[in-house]
Amino acid sequence: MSAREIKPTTPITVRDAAFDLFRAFGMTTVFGNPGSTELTMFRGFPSDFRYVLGLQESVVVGMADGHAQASGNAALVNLHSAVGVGHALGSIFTAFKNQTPLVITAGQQARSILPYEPFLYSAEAANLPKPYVKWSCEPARAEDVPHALARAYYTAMQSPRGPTLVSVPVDDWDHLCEPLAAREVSRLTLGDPTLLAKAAALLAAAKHPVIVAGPSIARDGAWAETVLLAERHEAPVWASPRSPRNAFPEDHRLFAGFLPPDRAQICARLQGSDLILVLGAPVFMYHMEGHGPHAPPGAALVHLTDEPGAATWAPVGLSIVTHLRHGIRALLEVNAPTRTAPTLPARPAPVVSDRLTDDYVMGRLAALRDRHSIIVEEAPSTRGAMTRHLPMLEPDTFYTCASGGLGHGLSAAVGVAIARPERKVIALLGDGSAMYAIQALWTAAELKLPIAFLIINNSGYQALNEFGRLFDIQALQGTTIEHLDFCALAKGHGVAAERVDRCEDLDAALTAALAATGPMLLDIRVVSH
Ligand SMILES: Cc1ncc(C[n+]2csc(CCOP(=O)(O)OP(=O)(O)O)c2C)c(N)n1
Repeated sequence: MSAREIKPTTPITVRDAAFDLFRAFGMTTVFGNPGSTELTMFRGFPSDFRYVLGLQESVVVGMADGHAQASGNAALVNLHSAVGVGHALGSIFTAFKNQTPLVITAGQQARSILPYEPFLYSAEAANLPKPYVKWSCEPARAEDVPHALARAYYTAMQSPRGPTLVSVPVDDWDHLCEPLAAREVSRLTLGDPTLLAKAAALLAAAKHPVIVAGPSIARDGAWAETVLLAERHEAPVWASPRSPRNAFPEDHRLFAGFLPPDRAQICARLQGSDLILVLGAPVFMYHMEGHGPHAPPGAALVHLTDEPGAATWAPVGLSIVTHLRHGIRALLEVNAPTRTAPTLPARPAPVVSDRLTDDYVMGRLAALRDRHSIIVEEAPSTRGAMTRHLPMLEPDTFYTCASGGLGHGLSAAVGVAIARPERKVIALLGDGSAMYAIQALWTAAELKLPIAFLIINNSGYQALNEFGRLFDIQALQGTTIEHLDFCALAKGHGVAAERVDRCEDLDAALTAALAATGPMLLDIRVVSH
């Protein structure tokens, strides 16, 4: 066909082209908090889309993060110009560390007045969220916006996944452009077969292999393969330090426990092994300064990761960049020698207490909750009690933030509940943590989401008190939070609430919150150990 014979396509608006793409990508839920520079995006909002309103941008991105992680697809987010992106930056940082795919659109002033630095102008809109987006841009022309949005989606979904941002001037949405068809773009990296064969041979030759299971096992759907591999090799399995996802059944006979984010303690736990196989986690995630070896002397280390960066900065071992399920399947190609079952640390005894400690609360929650219910956790000093007494038993039933930035848990629980309406979601929150994202209660109430918000209330920033002792500081400033009334806060946002002060009232309150068809908050007044 000659150029003359090619029929021009009928132009459509940038908005219609964009929404056609969003629909093709399965992104029909928009998480947002609108402003004047975004209103035109939603003119004639299509009836097959829904808009989930969050009352502050940090909460909007947190909800989108939970939704994207639980649904397995990128979430669409709309933020208001520089200030909305600014409010959201902490949550964008967390989404980046969580490897959560997000396509963020941010409003910008009209192109014709940009030279005059107008009200709400975002001076360097594409730079503002860097380096915590995988890609960002403000397209040169209005008609380039659909292409930028498509690129943002493909990039967000490529492994390792993460957030992307497109800044769109307010007048672009009504502009005419060519329609743009969605494309298939590959997302995964499959590991080098030669290196995977080498890793499999090292594993088969090891006498005492041990597995460190990390979050990318969950992200890449490799739970069953990891169980098979551990059983095949009689390898104890440790959860990787500060893992934001659950990657292995925590009641399995080979589950050894949780590695702390501390160099010396990691070496101590892994001592005696001659091969450490790290699956889908960095080598290693540290929180405190440490010295000495990164792995016990004499042990080889093999590392399967979906993060090219993490492969390059790992201080020791053979690192292979690969989709985890593919990589583990390659390791399963090789048979194992006969090995005897390892001796593992004893499990903590069930808690019997007449004091409302976090250990006691975790034990009762484990006894009363459905094993398929989903825990979204942000209760820093309770994490230890949780690992001791609240095992995660099913895949994709645990989420916490990978970044260490508070403000994720409450809003992520809302996003998870929207994505998984058939499941009970339990948000396990410190009193301090809850206050970083309290507005998300309103969205949970409006959408009648079945979330049990459990505030583990110790009237302060207990984790910091514990850290203070590590730094040898006895009297800390700014770690006490008293006079907060969570029941009043919950009710003010439309959420039913109850306060629990005594052990004997806990079971009934938990049973009610777990059975509720809508959101319910329990303000559980725990005593410190
Ligand atoms: C955005 C942000 N600000 C501050 C901190 C520092 N920080 C770490 S743990 C913590 C205390 C959290 O308190 P709470 O949720 O009540 O849990 P607790 O430590 O009492 O278990 C704080 C403030 C952080 N991690 N993130």
